[in-house]
Amino acid sequence: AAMYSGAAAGPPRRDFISVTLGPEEAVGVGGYNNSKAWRRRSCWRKWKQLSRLQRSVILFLFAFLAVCGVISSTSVGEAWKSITDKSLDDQRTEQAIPRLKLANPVVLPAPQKADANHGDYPELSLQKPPKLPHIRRGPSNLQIKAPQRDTRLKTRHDTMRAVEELVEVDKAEKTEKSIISWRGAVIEPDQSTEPPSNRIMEPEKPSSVEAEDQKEPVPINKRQLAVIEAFRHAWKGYKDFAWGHDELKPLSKSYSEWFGLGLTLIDALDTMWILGLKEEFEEARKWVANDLVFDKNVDVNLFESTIRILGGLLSTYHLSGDSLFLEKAKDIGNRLMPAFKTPSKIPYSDVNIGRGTAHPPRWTSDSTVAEVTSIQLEFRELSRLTGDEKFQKAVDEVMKHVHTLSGKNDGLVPMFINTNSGQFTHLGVYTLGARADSYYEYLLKQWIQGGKKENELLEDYMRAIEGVKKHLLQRSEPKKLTFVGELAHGHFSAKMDHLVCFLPGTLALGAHNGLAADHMKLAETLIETCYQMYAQVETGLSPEIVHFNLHAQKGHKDVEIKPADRHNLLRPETVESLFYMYRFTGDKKYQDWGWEIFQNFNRYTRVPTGGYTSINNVQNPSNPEPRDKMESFFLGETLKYMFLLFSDDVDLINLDKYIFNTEAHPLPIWVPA
Ligand code: DMJ
Repeated sequence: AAMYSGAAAGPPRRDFISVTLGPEEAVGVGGYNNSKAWRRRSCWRKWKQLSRLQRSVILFLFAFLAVCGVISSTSVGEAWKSITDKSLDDQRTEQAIPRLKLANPVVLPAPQKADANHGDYPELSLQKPPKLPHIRRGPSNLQIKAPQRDTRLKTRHDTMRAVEELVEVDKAEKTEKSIISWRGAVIEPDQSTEPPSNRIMEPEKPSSVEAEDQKEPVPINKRQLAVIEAFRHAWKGYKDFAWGHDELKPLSKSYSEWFGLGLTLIDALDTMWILGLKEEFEEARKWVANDLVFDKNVDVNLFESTIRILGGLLSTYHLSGDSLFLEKAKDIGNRLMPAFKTPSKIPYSDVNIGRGTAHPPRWTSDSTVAEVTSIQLEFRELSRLTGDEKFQKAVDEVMKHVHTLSGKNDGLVPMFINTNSGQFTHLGVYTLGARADSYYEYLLKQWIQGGKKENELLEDYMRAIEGVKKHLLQRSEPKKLTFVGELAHGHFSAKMDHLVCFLPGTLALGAHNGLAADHMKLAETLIETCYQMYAQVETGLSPEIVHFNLHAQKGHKDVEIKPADRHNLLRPETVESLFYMYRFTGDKKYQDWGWEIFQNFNRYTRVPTGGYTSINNVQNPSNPEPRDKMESFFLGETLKYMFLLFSDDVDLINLDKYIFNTEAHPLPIWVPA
C-alpha cells in the first residue's frame, strides 16, 4: 500500500505511448478512458463508419502484415537455433577437454618494423595462384588468434575415440605377430599399421570447396590412425627408456644427451596436440612445468635449440593457449641472446644458457650460413608476443647484412660466414643441402610470416631460385629425373642430400602465395625425384645422400649410393614436401607415396620394445643395421607431416594462417599492418 501512496498523490504514471486517432480521443486534452469495453465499442463504431473500400484496404494490409510476420519469425528461429546449437557445441568441447582449455593466447600487435622496405619491387611479378579445386582460398594473411578450437577439438575428440579403438585392436593382435631379428635387433616384419578395415573408414576424398565452407570436422582416416599408432609406439620407447632426456636409444633401451633439455619431448609437444593425444600431451606438459630448467651450465647450439625448443614451445603455446609454454619460450629466448654479441652481429654457433656466454666452435670463428639465417621466424614471433623488439632486431640485422654481402652466385650463398668480419668464407661452393638449405626456406617463410612486405627477402628468394635453375639443375639417366646438384669452384657435382627435398615443398608454398607458376612446375618435378630416392632403393627408404647418373649405363638406375652415405636418420624432408604438394594439388598420388614411405619406416626402423631407430644401410632389407638412435625430429617433424599429409582437412594447420618453421613447428602468419 505504501508503494501506491506516492503515485496517488501525483499525476497518473503512463508507461505507454498514445496514438491519436481523432480529436475526441486526444489523450491529455479530453478525458482518458482506458477501459477495455470502451475501447472495443469505440473501435467497432469507427469500423462501421468506414466505406467498404477502406475496410477492404485495411483487411488486406492486416493480411499482408500477418504473412510477413510468419516468414520473419521462421528465419529468426533458425538463426537462434544455430546460435544455441553452437554454444552447446562449445560447451561439449569444453567438457571433452577441460584440462586443455586454457587461457587464450596473448596476442599482441606485431611490432612496427621501422626499417621494413615497403617500396615496390618491380622485377617481381606476383601471379595469382592457379585455381586448384582442393584449396580454400583465404586471405594471404589472417588475423592472428587462437585456432578455431571448436572444429578442431571436435576432431580431436573423434580422434581419441578412434585411437582407443585402435589400441584395443592392437592389443588383441600383438600376441599373434611374428618377429624377425637382425644383428641383435628385433624388428617386427610388417607392422600392423593397417587396422582391420571394418573399424576404419576409407580415407576421405579431398574436400570440395563447398564441403570446406560447411566447416564440418573432417574425420580422421585409417592412414592417420596408423600414424597415431606409430607415434604412440615411438612415445612408449621414449617414455620407458629416455623420459626427460634428449633422444631415445631404442635398442639399448637408454638415451643420449645433446643439450640435456628433453629435446624429444619438447619437439613432440605440438605433434601430440595435432594428433589429439591428450593424455600424452598432459604428461609432457607436467614435465615442462616441473622439470624443464634452462638455468643450466650447458652449451647449446643456437640454431638447433631455436628451431626445436623455442619453435616447439611457441607453436605449442599457440595451439594450446597455455601460457606456460610462452613463459618457457621467453626464458630460452633470453638465454640465447648472448650469441648475437659478436663483432659482426652474426651470431656464434654456441651459447652457454646458464652462464650467458657464447662462442664459435673450437676450431673456427665461422658460423654456418643456414644456422644464422634460420632462426628468424622464431625470434621474430617471440618479439611479437612479448612486445620486446630485441629478439626481432637481432635476427633481422643478420638478414639485412647477408642481403648486402658479396660472394653470392646468382643468389646462391656459400656455406660459412665469419663472426668477426661478417663476410662469407670458403667461397665458391654452392649447395641446397647441409649448411645452406634452410637459408632459402626462411627467405620465403619470413616474407610470408611478415605479411609479404619485406621485399628484400622476396628478392633474395627469387634470385636464389633463378640461381638454382641456372647452376644446379640437371637431369639423370635413364629416367630423366630433374635433381638439384652442387657446384664447387665451377664444377658441377651430381650429388644431392636428402635434406634438399625440403625444396619442392617450399617452391609449392611460394607458388601458392602468388610467386611464379613455374616454381610449382619445378616443385612437381623435384618431388618426383625425391620420391625416386626412396623407390629406387632396396628398403624403399632414401639414403642420406645420393649421386645421380648423368649417363645411361646398362643395369644402372638413376640413383647411386656410396657406402658412406647409405644411412637413413628418419628425416622428414620428402614427407614434408609431399604434404605441401598434396595440400596444394589434391593429387592423391602424393598421399600414396607418403604411405609407401611410412610403411617402409615401419618395416625397417621400428623397434618392437618401443621407438624407431636410424639405420646404417638402406640397401640391405635383411639387415638394415640399426643405429640405436631416434632423432627428435622423427616425432617433431616426420610423423607430424605424415599425419597432415594423410589428412583431408585443410583447416588442420591451415597454410594461409600458419607457417611451419624448419622443424615443423607451426607459427602464425602475422596480421597485415
Ligand atoms: C631438422 O632439424 C630440420 O628440419 C633442419 O632444418 C634440417 N635437419 C633436421 C631434419 O632433417
